[in-house]
Amino acid sequence: MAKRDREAFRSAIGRQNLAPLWDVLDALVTPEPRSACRPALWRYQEVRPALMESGALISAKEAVRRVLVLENPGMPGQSRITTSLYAGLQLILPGEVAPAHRHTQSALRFVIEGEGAYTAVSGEKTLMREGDFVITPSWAWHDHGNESDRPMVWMDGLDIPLVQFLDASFAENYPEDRHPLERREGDSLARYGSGLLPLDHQPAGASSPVFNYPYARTREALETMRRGEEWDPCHGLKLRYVNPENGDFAMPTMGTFMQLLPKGFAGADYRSSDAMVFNVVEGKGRTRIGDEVFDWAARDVFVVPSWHHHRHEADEDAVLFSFSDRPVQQKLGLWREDRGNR
Ligand code: GTQ
Repeated sequence: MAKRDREAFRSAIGRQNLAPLWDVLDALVTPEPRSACRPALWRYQEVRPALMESGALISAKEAVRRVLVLENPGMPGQSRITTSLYAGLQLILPGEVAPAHRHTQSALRFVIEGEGAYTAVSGEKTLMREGDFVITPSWAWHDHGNESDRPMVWMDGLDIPLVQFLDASFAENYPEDRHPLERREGDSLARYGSGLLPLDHQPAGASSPVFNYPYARTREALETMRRGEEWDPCHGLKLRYVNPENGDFAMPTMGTFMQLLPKGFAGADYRSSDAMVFNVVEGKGRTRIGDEVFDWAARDVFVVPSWHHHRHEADEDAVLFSFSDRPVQQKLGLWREDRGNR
């Protein structure tokens, strides 16, 4: 009786665009994150052939960005690697140009293979090498080109799903393939990324004014610091990329990190509310996520969903780059971590 009344009530109010909360409350307000995102690993050796095949199928110019999207297996067709973030592998062949455009989505590039292709951001070119972390801030003009004689591959990380959720996507193409160059190569790194700032510098945007964080410097910092033997039980030696203007994350929507796991490292259990995308820069090892084991090697990408227990193990010295939506969660007071054991 009551059930029939409730069903009739539900369909009656549905005509007024109303719905009873009591049907959905448990699914909306969950005691813990309940994510469609699943743990996953992409082995570079296994995906590289498809990436190279895409190079023969379409040019960078025609594709605008020739990218194979890393689709989380729990969210097929949605162009997301985690619930809030997008990632893809971008290929640019010798002589190609990916034409200039800009969009409100922020992008990061993490270089996987090759040397000597460039990204130009707001009129400054930066040549890229393996392990470099490069930023394209929201609404900055950018084009990519490869003047080397080898293919170049990098991982793109963008806040596409987040911007989509907020209905805040704007984009436009530049009338020419390349945006004109306005500054010399290396200018931003010298000006803002050397422990110095110009005397009268005023912070202008939400992203770091440094837009290439070269791997050589990052690696050297890790190598020098490791001598202190101060290992975090969960993370080994983990550093955060920062905006030198204010010590905040380098980008407003995506936090980026680099960590060293020494040979033989067997990490303690960890989880946090930000799903993490990892890119293996050096070494071999594995990450146990819940009951699954993901064996990884250099250039592989893997993802740990929100609030999933995981621990890292390294068979040789390993270096891992990672990114997540942590800056957003922290600014909103939502971020949590748990270093406890299961
Ligand atoms: O390089 O601008 O992987 O706009 C996806 C969207 C790369 C880029 C992607 C983009 C870009």
